[in-house]
Amino acid sequence: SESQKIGHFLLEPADVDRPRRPNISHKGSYGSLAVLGGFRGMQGAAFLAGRAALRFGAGKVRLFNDAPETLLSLGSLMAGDIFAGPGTQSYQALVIGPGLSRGDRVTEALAAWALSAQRVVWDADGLALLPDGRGAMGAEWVMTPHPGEAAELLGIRAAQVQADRLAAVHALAEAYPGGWIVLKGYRTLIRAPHGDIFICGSGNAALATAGSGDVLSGMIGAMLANGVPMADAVLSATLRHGLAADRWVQHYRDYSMTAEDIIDDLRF
Ligand code: NPW
Ligand code: AMP
Ligand code: MG
Repeated sequence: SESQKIGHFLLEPADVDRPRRPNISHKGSYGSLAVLGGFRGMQGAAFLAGRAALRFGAGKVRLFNDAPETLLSLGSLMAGDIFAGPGTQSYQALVIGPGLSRGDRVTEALAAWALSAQRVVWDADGLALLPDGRGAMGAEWVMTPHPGEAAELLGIRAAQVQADRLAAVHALAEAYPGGWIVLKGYRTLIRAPHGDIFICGSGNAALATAGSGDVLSGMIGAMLANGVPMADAVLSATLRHGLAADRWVQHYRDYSMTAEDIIDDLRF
């Protein structure tokens, strides 16, 4: 039967390292990432995604929000106005959602982003703005809901998602076919577009802290900007994100980790 052809795989914290960069390369070689989010009061969410993306190897990152002048002290990150569209620069990948807020104004702004030609990570508030038309979610895309967001997309309660996480990822794939589904939480479940299921073997409750999901979406976005295949980007970024927490609890108490500490762990 069809289900017998679908594989179930455990992702184990083995080798998540990346090849060394060739000497003859520059920041343009590693891709530009646009992060759409960080609206007033939630600038931190986009900042975390952007910093994580740079630490995970994106060449350039620009944050697009409702008021770029509020994005202070960005350092290596660039800022832009989401309502002015992408401008002349092209982006190899988009992260849509961390601190984005919801509403018609934001949905309209997305229209200028030519989503059907992009590699897109849909996360956080972006999940509330998903296009209903098929094919408009991106040339290639991944969504990264936590159980609360998955429940909202499915019109059920988070407890029901948690009671049968495998059923939930398949239901999400049915509602939004053609992309990668990452259902976050302890032992994150990942569904490939054709139905293979991966269970993330890394990660612990140290990740239960504000902004940790924003870091994950930036990490996946970085690998997409680098041009690596979807499977590698989704699977190794998720595994590496959990590994940061597993490394943390070898030295420190679980409750003391912050999202910034995940980003710091990527410096190794
Ligand atoms: P409850 O009631 O807590 O048990 P929201 P958000 C549920 C930005 N951020 N298992 C949860 O349930 C994000 O990027 C900004 C079960 C509640 O109902 C977003 O744009 C930061 N249930 C925005 O804030 C740092 C779970 O889902 C609901 C669950 C809102 O994102 C923080 C909460 O979800 C944040 O990232 C689980 N594992 N996880 C900043 N620095 O600016 C969640 N739920 O309402 O989507 O809230 O995830 O905080
Ligand atoms: P978000 O709710 O969007 O900030 O995402 C939370 C991140 O932390 C996701 O990557 C979750 O998989 C991870 N996470 C949260 N709680 C746990 C937990 N108890 N065990 C493992 N991972 C967790
Ligand atoms: Mg989140």
